[in-house]
Amino acid sequence: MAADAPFNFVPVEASLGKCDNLLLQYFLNQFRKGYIRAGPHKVVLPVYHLNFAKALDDMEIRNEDVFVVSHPKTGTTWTQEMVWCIANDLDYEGAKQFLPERFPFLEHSSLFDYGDLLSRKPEITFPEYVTDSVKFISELPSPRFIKTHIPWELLPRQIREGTRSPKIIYVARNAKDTCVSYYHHSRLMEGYKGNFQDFCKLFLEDSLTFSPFWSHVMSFWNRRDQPNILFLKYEDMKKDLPSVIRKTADFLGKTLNDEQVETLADHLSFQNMKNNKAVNYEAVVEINKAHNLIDADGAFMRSGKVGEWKAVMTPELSDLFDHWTEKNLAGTGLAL
Ligand code: PPS
Repeated sequence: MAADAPFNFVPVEASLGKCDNLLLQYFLNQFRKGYIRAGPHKVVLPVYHLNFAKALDDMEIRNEDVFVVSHPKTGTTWTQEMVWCIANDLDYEGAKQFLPERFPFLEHSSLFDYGDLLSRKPEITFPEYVTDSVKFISELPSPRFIKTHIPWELLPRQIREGTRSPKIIYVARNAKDTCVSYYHHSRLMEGYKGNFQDFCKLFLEDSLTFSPFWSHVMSFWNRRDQPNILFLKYEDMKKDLPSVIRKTADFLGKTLNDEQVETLADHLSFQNMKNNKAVNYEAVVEINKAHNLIDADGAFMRSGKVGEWKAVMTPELSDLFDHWTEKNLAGTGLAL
């Protein structure tokens, strides 16, 4: 365990939360060799995070950087594409480049954990934004566009301490749809082997990667008035995407006319994003399937709806989520 990292990293086994046994039972595989908890809220992270935690904490941040920050499955990719297109003056030609190359994922260096996979499958090659994402991002020219699922308390030190003020766009989504989407994603992309009921327990008991959910959301909601932070909601994007586009353009210091807003909203529609290879992660799913890395079917761009939880949650489970949500949102002014 890295001694010099500042976050009190502890192995999940040593900090057993109520459901950590389920995490270790159903969610250890070639992508996930173990878990740690970090920071004041005991954020769950894959153990490979330790390999780059110090580099990430020490990272040189630039005021021109633009971050999209989110809990997994809350509309990150959608927001990234919106932000990138606005910031790059609607360069739809440039947007044909694979999203992770132009908007890399900060803590994606999961191949540190792949060891035997790399020797078993030498035919798979991985770009640096996957093998060493922190280094890849450190060497990018400005303005950099950076995706992360890390909550405020674990962001690079210069952001936490306020010595740099990059633009941060945070996107949140209601807990039930987030959980359903996270379940499908975990089966399709991360090798989760349990059922939906157990996944919900893991979600509600703050035992999934990047949990706890509520302290994640609150760490940005409570900072929403900082001039460098914009707080968005998935549900607002579904309801009125043009308004969210305008608000985001304002935040990024860009002006768009009505026609440009309309064209961008069309580019960002679920159907267009589902068909867009630059953002739909179809290639990653194909690699997983071709190499039998994952035993699940589906698509990253799955259904893109609000309220899909109704089809899969029992009334009892839905009540549990509602009470949990009410308890955590009481007095915060946030409706989600
Ligand atoms: S990740 O892996 O954490 O980055 O995933 P993330 O991008 O946050 O979330 C994926 C969900 O967002 C949905 N999505 C969209 N919904 C509506 N419109 C558009 N354009 C859109 N693009 C992505 C995607 O379908 C996932 O949600 P679910 O509910 O699983 O369909």
